[in-house]
Amino acid sequence: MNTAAKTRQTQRDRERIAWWEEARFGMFIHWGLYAIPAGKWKGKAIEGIGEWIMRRAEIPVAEYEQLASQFNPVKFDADAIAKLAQDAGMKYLVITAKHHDGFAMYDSPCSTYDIVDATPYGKDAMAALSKACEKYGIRLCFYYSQDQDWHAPNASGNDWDFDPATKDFAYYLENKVKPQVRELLTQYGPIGLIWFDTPVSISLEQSQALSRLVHTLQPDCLVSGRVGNGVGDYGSLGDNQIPTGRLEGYWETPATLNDTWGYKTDDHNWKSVKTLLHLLVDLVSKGVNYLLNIGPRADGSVPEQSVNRLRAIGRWMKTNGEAIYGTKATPYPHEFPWGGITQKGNRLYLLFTHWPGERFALPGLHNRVTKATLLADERARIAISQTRDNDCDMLELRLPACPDPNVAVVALDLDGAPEVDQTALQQADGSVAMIASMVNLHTPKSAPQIRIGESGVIENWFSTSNWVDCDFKISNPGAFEIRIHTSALRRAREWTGGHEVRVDLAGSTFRKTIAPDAWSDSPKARYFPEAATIIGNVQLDTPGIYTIEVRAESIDKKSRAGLSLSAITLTRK
Ligand code: JFZ
Repeated sequence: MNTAAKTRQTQRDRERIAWWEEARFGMFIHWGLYAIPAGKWKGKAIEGIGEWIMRRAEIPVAEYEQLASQFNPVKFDADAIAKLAQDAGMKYLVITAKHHDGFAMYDSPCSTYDIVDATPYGKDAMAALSKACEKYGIRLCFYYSQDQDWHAPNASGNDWDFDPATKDFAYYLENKVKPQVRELLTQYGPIGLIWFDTPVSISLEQSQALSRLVHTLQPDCLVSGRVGNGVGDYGSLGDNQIPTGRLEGYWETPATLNDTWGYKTDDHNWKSVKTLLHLLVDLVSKGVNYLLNIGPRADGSVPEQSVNRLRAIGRWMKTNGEAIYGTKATPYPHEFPWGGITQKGNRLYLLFTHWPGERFALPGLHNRVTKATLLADERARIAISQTRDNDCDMLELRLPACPDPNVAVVALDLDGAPEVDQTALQQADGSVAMIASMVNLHTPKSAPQIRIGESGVIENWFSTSNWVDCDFKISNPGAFEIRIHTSALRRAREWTGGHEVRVDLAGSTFRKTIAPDAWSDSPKARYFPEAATIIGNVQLDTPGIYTIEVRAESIDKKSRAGLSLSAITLTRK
């Protein structure tokens, strides 16, 4: 479990991370020699993310390093990039100072394999970026690959030029990593964070030593969770990973605008502005920072598709940014089909990715709502009514026409700090959603522990002696369809089914094989597929609390993820 998410914090930890939690939204930049081949090598398209071309094509160091003599990014404009981050509403910028290919995009005194010594460009791009970020009030941060380095014989990752059996990782750490981390933290002014990555060989002691080095050189500089071994000032989710439900602690998701980090000429799979804003809402409403990537071309220019999308997000942020910056995750334990909720002081923000129309109902809010405001039009009138019956608080709003087809925000002023019912409640559309973090996990002593993983999904469910149950509250009885949702996990991108489950509810027993009766089409599931299995129909005739139980009668042995349950839902028949 990645304890870097810092669910337990010292006062110093809290001070250090305050700016980052306030920021919520940052720019990632993957830029290096790999932008020259841009996904092709010797005329052949190379699969996968652009910055991995050296490894995917097993390009010998002697060949790859020749790219440096071609690298002359005359169109690199640090000022324009920092301004773009500001225009997008991004508060910090993390750029690849050295990626897995080992090439330093800054003037590294300990190495000549860098942008100043090895290229016709001969200038320190990071120095220019440092000045530009200061000018626009953007915190400059560095990505640094501390473990994989395909140019270094003693680092991880290059087993086509170097024999893994002869590697001395400690030597690499002492003679390249630590000197370069020191350079990055002494040559470019205050640095917001060091974004370490892919800890494959590094030991706990080595991760701790790196974190200490950063905090010694710049006490306010954060260390990302990918420094490894549960060390770090915040947790880093998988690439493009969206958790199920809110997360405790401090988390960030790195994400792409298309499907690659480093520029590729042939990757045209750009996400729409609507999708990008929905991802922003989904992440921030769960307490997760959104680190959104651009991949400049070899000449230093930024693809227009990236620029246009970031500027559109920035226009939305100008109107709605108060619902993002400095907010905390939703006070509700579950997710909503219409969008997400953030909170700040005595305010709740309802961020509608799907506008409900004239009438909107929200169950479980114990506070009195003193005012409701449409951020896109503060003059718009929103009528409020609040009732309580069947032991369930219900807020109803009469909404005006939708002001923004991408995401529209309603701010609710409350009579105090938000207080909401933590039970799985029936929503206005009659549905009940019990996400994994809401269910009770049962693991007999003899069985391997099932747990809620970093992405909010049940992990390690390989034994039939594990089971789960969850209470939920029905205020409108009727007939319901039960579904079990299962999701791919970070290590096993592919979704697997085939498990036999037994579900008990209200005296009825259902048995079903986990199969993808319906795939989730939400942006959340684009990289981590999630499927719903229809279990059966049940009649619940009286309002009140019910308990649903889910058992595994067999687990498919071929599955690497096990029964990776992400949610149990009831929808109106
Ligand atoms: C890493 C890099 O390999 C990649 O090139 C890019 O820089 C990305 C942001 O980070 O890729 C990862 C690392 C970790 C996971 C997934 C992709 N993970 O833990 O799921």
